[in-house]
Amino acid sequence: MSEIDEKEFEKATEQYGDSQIQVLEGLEAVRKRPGMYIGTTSAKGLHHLIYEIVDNSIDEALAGFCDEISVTLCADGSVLVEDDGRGVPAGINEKLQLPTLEVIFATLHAGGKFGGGGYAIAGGLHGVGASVVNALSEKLVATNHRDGKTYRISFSKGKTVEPFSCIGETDRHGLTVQFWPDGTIFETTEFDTEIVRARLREQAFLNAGVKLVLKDEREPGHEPEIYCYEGGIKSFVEYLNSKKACEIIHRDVIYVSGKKGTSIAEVAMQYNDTYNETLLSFANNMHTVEGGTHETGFKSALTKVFNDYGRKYNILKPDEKLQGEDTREGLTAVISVKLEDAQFESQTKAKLGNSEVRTLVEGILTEKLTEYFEENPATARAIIEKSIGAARAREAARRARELTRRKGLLESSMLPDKLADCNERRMEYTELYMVEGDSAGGTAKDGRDSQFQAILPLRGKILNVEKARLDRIYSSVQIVPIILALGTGIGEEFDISKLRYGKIIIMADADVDGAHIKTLLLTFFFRHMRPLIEQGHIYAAMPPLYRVFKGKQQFYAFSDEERDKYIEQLGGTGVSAERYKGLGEMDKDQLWETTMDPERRILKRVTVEDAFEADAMFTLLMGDKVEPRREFIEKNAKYADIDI
Ligand code: 28F
Repeated sequence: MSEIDEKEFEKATEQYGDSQIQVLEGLEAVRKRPGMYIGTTSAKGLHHLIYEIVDNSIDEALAGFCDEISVTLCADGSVLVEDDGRGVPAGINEKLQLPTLEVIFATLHAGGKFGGGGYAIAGGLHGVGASVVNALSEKLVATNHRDGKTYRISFSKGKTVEPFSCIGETDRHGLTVQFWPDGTIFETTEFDTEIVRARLREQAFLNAGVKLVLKDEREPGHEPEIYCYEGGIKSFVEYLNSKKACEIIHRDVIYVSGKKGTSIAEVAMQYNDTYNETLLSFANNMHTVEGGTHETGFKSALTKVFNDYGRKYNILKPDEKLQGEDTREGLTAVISVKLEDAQFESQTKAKLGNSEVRTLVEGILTEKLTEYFEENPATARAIIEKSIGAARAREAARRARELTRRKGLLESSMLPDKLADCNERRMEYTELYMVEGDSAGGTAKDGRDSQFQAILPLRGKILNVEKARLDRIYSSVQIVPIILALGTGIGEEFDISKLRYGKIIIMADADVDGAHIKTLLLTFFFRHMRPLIEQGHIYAAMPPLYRVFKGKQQFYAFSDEERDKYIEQLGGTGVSAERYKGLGEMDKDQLWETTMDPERRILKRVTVEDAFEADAMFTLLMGDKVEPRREFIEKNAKYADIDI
């Protein structure tokens, strides 16, 4: 314990009993290691605070007592979340001898939500969310309306500063929470309307009938936005397909649901005429980016039902068999399961592990989709024919691949002409820079350390894999060199043990075209080499935006704020700042110093979530005001986590 902590601890010992000491220690732990509780203190972590509070209101809605939840981004930087639920019981908690409201916000009550007695279903932080938000807020005020009275309690950095008391009478019911995030904890305290909007919309889709309202008081003239979908995940699928440049194969979204014990599962799906799959899965309203048992159950049921039905009605030839991926070509589907003790796996805890969920989803989908097909034979035929098309294209791609292999084009020993390889052979030590444009590629080649850095220049537009099947990918002059340079192959043939470089670094201009190229590359990796992302091999280089100099002194700035800081540092007169419009404006030494030297560069590791978002077809995050596509891409291509 540090000296200061010790003093505080003694003070606490004098003032409070044992249980309250635990209270203070608990929230102090959150402030010391915020990352353990919310993952990160970046903008992402900041937005998590809102989700945690809103999740509690949603639980109250799922319990059947709350219809409307509103989130206001206030002009003073705070967030106000209101619900019209029952409000929190106004009594004293026996064990802790504290008002219930104080227990909720000031203790890290472990285990099931509020000791298990509260709700059956809780996602995320299992009910400790409110206290985590409180610990990480400079100030938090909870106003509780219940049984005709209004109660209030206020905190600062988790400590009670205004005790719980009744402050008046009311005919309202529900809980209101306003919090001011702690600027000493978060890298930024500015909320992004777009991110909040996407979350509220998503939660509105996942919780049919719940009304979520977004108000942004920071924006003059902003009208409240209302998100409420009686159709739930069915509307979600409609929405996703409506945002794509595509035609749908059948008019109605297929929807099935079922339950076993306290677990419930729902699936909504609709096919479109693209070649890709958009499968979103959720467990307790949490997006399971890495899938899990619910997805596995879904996929096996789909494959089985399609083959059985196709065979029964002779849509499939006797020797034809659909593989899982065939049945998902052009599929947009949302799977949502809610269960009492969700087990999450993997490093990011974004993969559902409960084995009983696989059986549940597989069971209901097999039964109900078969039933649906029997009742809607035209739809069944259209979808299965689409899958047969996919199977034939897969065969054609295999033949094309074999042909190219026979011609020697995809031999693993073959490297693309454009590749400037490095000397080092041990994968863990090597890096491949994929550089936008031949000229920047040339500069990078001159500036690199050829011992461990290889350069692959990319020229021309990368194929949009959203619009292409494997056979076209194998004949793409931009993509094939990438596949060859990496050595792993793609799709079914993908073999990570053949990877030739430990770090694959996308280096593109910090402008719209660069962002576009990044997005297309991420989409490609996401679709065809996903383990590279999952295992952390893909990075984005971060070239500087400015060079600030005065005489012989110079600094590179990676943001406007940093530029201003250097200008100030160099003092008044004679300071110049030049903006880099592209990589091409740097000479080889500058490129090495700023973007390639492991000692000085900034790399951002791409996460599955980043790639998912790049791939999300510019939908999930997009507002109803359909902004120009380019602008959106530019903004979101920057969305990457974890600095190295
Ligand atoms: C803006 C954030 O957190 N809303 C909440 C409730 C309602 C109940 C509750 C919450 C009861 C015994 C703890 C009411 N009546 N909005 C919110 N609404 N918590 S949080 O109960 C908490 C437990 O110990 C509630 C009957 N049961 C539950």
